[in-house]
Amino acid sequence: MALRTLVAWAALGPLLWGCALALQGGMLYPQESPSRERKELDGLWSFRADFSDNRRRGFEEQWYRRPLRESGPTLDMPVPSSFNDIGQDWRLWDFVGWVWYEREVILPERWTQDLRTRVVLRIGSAHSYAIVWVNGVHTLEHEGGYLPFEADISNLVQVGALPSRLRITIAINNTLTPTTLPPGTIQYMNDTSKYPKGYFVQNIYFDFFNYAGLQRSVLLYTTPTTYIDDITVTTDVEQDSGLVNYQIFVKGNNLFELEVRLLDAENKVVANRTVTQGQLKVPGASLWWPYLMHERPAYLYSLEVRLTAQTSLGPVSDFYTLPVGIRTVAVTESQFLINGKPFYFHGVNKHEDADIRGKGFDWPLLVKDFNLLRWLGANAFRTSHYPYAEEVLQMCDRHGIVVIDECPGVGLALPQFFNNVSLHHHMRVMEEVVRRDKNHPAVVMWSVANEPASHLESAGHYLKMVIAHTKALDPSRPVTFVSKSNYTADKAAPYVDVICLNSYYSWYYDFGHLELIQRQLATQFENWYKKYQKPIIQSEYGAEAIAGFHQDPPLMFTEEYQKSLLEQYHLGLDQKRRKYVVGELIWNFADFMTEQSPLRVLGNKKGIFTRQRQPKGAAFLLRERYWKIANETRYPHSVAKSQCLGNSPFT
Ligand code: GCB
Repeated sequence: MALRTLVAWAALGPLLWGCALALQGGMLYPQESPSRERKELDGLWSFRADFSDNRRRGFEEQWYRRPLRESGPTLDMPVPSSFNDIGQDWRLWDFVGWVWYEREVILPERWTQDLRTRVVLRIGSAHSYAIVWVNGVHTLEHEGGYLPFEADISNLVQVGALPSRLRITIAINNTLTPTTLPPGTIQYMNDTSKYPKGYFVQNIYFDFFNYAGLQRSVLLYTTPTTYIDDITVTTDVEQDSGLVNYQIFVKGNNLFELEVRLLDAENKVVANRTVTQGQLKVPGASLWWPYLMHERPAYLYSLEVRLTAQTSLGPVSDFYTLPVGIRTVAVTESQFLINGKPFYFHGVNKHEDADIRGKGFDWPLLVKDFNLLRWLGANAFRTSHYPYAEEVLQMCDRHGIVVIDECPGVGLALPQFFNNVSLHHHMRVMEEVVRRDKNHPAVVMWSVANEPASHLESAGHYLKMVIAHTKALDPSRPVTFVSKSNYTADKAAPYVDVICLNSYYSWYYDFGHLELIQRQLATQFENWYKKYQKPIIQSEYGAEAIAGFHQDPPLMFTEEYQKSLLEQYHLGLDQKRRKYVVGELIWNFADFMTEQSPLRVLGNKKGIFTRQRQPKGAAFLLRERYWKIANETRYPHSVAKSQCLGNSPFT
């Protein structure tokens, strides 16, 4: 068993800090603490889509200069939500161009009067290009959806006379071009016998609806003027001791004192230091285990950081608490190891998609999905095909659900998408993903792309660069991308740590011929393994089933066909499962919306749950399988308890 990858990553370690700094600043999740306050701006915003021909009327008329309602009719728009499904105007559903959001806020007096306070505006995500004005002043721009961005707006709010009322205007453009991520193309339809003048369509090369808008929370938060800007934690295990390596970045002042304490789940201090960079050693540490793998899952410590500094206006202090899971991740030729033990991914692919909220963050949906994951016995998911909200990863940390964290590198289907501008943007997006998610123990691998055209030479070079950059940013985790290429043609597979394969036997090929699946799956696994000797994850497989459609013998689109296809895949997976196949992720957890097309019936129906989260027959099949695998692979085996097959797996 050759433990090859970690050794190579360690050599890249020093680059970590250089790259992290290239981003200029951290992106710690905003939390309340004795020194920090937060004010969520969720709720109703004013909204206006710019339907003008060139979509630029908002800029020409400077809608940010005065209240949006004075520019023309506005709609009420809930934040967070996607704007697409909210209105009754069909033009909004697949609108392409600039939309405008606006909201007024009243600030607490202390925020505007106490000059030792820093006020930050943070946007959880805006898909896809955003420009932000505060009281009409251009404040911030950001490219790319699904990731947070923020600006220090203290100098706009602390201007002497009380401007306690703030007007925040955000213009968002959802257009996808060859250099955005995901990429897309705009096609002008010039035949005036068929289309009006100037008519265009947005072409996309991925299979989900391009929901847009303010889909995650917008908030204001404070820190002191000397503040903890970022924390990076990596962990290791040495005999029975847990090692927590940390680095703390402080901004605003070079003279400060630090107190760093690691607390266990009972709030007992188990280690402490007073320097910005160091190691905390925890003898007899409780490790973070994926749930179902160990009798003591997902143990979290808290890293409490307390900073004190003198400023010209007097003393300030800052507090930040980071949850820390002590665990190791490693990859061998045939295994994926967590805490030195073989881990088998039995999980799902998801989308952040449901009903009229589109991709808008929603607590009831989040909790329901986690309850369903546990009902199913799923121990992992991939964030197909973009980074999910931070609250999702926090739940994974707490519940011990393992995550393959994927960036929005989806739809890289055309040769022109592998250009230098895109490459730099893609690397920058990986910097933002790693900066945001690096401290989550649940995240065990980065995925830089889904189904790129990796048979192209240009794609091989491009992906090699993105993968190397990601490894330099985070030497502690394996990196992959998800391939649908043939093993002989794929130009980027040599650079990944784990081979992730999507295949749709008896669905997109040889449809109806379920009897071919086992043979084709065996060929797929054997060819890839022979060529690369790397562990393999079946990162997608599945079939569409329209809930309530039944037919026996099974026909495509019925619940029976979906179940039978899964059964055949499972037989094939079981042949290799104990050898070098280290995971299976069903496509998909739930039905989800797509663009309209003759191939889709109100979206993609490969969910084992409906979009309303009700089970299809396949969900019960998968549930039985996942709990069976969990009961077989639990560590230590002596504490294995048979679960699931009764009605209540958690009692
Ligand atoms: C895939 C894609 C996924 C699609 C799925 C399908 O290979 O990665 O985004 O939704 O197939 O159902 O076609």
